Amino acid sequence: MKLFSRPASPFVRKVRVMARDIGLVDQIDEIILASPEEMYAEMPKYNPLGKIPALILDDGTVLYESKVICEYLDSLHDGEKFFPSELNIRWKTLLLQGLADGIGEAIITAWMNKFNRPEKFVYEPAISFQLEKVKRGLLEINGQVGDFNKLGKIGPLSVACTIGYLDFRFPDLVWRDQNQELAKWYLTFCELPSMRSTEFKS
Ligand SMILES: N[C@@H](CCC(=O)N[C@@H](CS)C(=O)NCC(=O)O)C(=O)O
Repeated sequence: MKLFSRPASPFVRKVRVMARDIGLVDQIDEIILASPEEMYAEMPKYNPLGKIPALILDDGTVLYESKVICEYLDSLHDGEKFFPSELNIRWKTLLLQGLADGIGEAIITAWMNKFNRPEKFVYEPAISFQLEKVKRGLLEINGQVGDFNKLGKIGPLSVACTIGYLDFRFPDLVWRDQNQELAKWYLTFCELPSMRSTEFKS
């Protein structure tokens, strides 16, 4: 299998962490796109949305959207599932994944609006609008930390990847004071070898 990636992407990181945790990392060749320009040129050939991650299976099938790729990988191993089949738990962990990924997308949009355009086009209210989503989302997740160990692993993993990305893109955003349970959990989760080996620092 081939995985199109860039090192800072929280969505790619979900896939990379999971591949390590389920022992499949040796079956995946990572194609690391060197720049945003390369990503914009290359990815529409595989994903109409032009986004990473995309996973190319050995028979040429293309999978994109991190949630789809992760669920596919989950079907390839016999260990504890990241996507449990028991419905009560499944909806909760899928919802948590959706919220965490949504926060990740809001961070990307805020960052693009703030740092990736000429200054005269920077419109602060649009950035605040996105960062409010991030803050509300983190508060909601902070209230769920006590249940994380009863969930399938994909939800908490998505949360950790999103927080790693938030700290990378907006290091000055103070979120830990208001979300102490989440901050404590995140610190411990980051000690996992798969998290450590996929950490990105510019
Ligand atoms: N919902 C998608 C989000 C993927 C995404 O936003 N990837 C970003 C990089 S972190 C990207 O490829 N951006 C390029 C673009 O939007 O053109 C997923 O879960 O895979």
